[in-house]
Amino acid sequence: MMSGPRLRTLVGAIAVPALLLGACGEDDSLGQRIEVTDELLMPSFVLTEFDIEGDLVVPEGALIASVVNGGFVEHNVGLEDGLLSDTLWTFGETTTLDLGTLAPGEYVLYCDTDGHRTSGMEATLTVLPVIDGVMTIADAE
Ligand SMILES: [Cu+2]
Repeated sequence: MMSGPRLRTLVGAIAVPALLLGACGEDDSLGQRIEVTDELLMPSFVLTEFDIEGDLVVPEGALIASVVNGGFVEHNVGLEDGLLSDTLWTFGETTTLDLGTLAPGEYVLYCDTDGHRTSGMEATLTVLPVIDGVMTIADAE
């Protein structure tokens, strides 16, 4: 059985080198650590002419997206080989899209309205692993 002071010493020994590495930027695998909350499992997507924007980096798990039409023609959004949202006909209209339970990886989001995908309404949804309730977003570059 580990005593209290011994445990604190161990935690300190692990945390300090990680901070030093982060400060020096020597380890690219260290990034922004984000505690995964229910809110993160409900990403928001904004559909415009002709783009899909919003929370495109999400944690693994059961994801339900809220979707808003930020444009002036009809749009929808779905995962390639997955469910498609209802079509949003007017600016400001909203819906939700059940993305299911996604494993870590990259997925393609697109708008299925005629011609919109080829006009730019395609985006990569990056699903990151969650370890002990935390996902880590790698620093750019
Ligand atoms: Cu569209």
